[in-house]
Amino acid sequence: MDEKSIENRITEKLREQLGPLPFGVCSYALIKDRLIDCRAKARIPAGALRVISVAFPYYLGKAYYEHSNISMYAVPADYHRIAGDIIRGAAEALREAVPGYRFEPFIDNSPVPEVFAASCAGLGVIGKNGLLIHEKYGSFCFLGEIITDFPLTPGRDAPAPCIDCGECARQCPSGVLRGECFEKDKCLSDISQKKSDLDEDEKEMLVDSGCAWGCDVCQKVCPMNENAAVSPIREFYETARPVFRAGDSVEGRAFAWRGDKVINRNIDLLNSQDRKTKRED
Ligand code: B12
Repeated sequence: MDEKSIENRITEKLREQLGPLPFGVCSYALIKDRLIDCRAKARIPAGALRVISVAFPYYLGKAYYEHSNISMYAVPADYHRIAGDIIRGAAEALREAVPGYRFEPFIDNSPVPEVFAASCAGLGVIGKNGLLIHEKYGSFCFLGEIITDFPLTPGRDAPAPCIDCGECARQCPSGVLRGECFEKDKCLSDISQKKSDLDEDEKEMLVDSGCAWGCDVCQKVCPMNENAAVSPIREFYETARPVFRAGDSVEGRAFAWRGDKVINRNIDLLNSQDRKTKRED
């Protein structure tokens, strides 16, 4: 098979495996100096040439979040498993369809700076909030990728900026998006995952947010998310559990990797504030 036929075969297989999920291709050379140090780095194929970046939309529709006490991304069962199964399945199908080339899947625990790669692959623009915003699904997308040593035709090669309205920065609960540079440990999403004790400001921020895990403020206020389309991934709906109660099992949830102590501490904080408010009424 010549290279053109192989490329067609790969595209066909990806369509078949990914269905309506958006994907794009970027050159590995663009990301290789930005790789994140992690164990999965060892899986990057020798001679890597391209990154096939895939978006997994997770917005389920307004009704799912009305009484939720966790971040929108944590409402379905763990995306590392659901989106992971899809991307691993696609990589496996490519290996069978095009023997002789490498296709290595990654998601989240990935050496690839996924937002940057997805934007280089033409999947969307990088928001001031640091997230990839897809034209149809907004920023409510998980990202994953397949690294290959086959020279697929890359998409756009430079990331495009968002509309820069500044709303995410203005409304950011911790103010981290208003800073000169992004100090990860000041992001409320990061604070909600902290194992060590929270200080009084952090507790107050968490309670005010009403969210026991993660933070969605910079996404909810983004005008580019206003008409985000709902996810085509059925399993996200089938496994959706918008409320986490103290003592619920964390198994299979997006926050399971952190164990149950941190989420239960956060739930206790939210509940104690609820009780306090009721007493004051
Ligand atoms: C560590 C991490 C975090 C940390 C730090 C985030 C950060 N912005 O650095 C914390 C815990 C805070 C976090 C929070 C969230 N995360 Co996170 N996170 C990651 C992870 C694992 C690594 C990111 C990283 O360290 N990149 C390395 C740096 C050096 O890469 P970089 O390209 O040079 O820099 C990027 C970012 O660091 C950021 N950035 C760099 N400089 C600056 C400056 C400013 C002002 C800002 C705002 C951002 C920013 O934007 C760059 C765009 O590529 C990625 C998965 C991955 N492998 O990429 C997911 C990932 C970025 N996270 C994701 C998600 C969903 C979230 C949350 C929305 C979850 C939530 N609801 O709480 C929040 C959003 C908070 C935010 N506004 O960033 C998704 C983003 C999907 C998308 N559409 O963009 C990813 C891709 C996971 C996935 N597989 O889907 N995350």
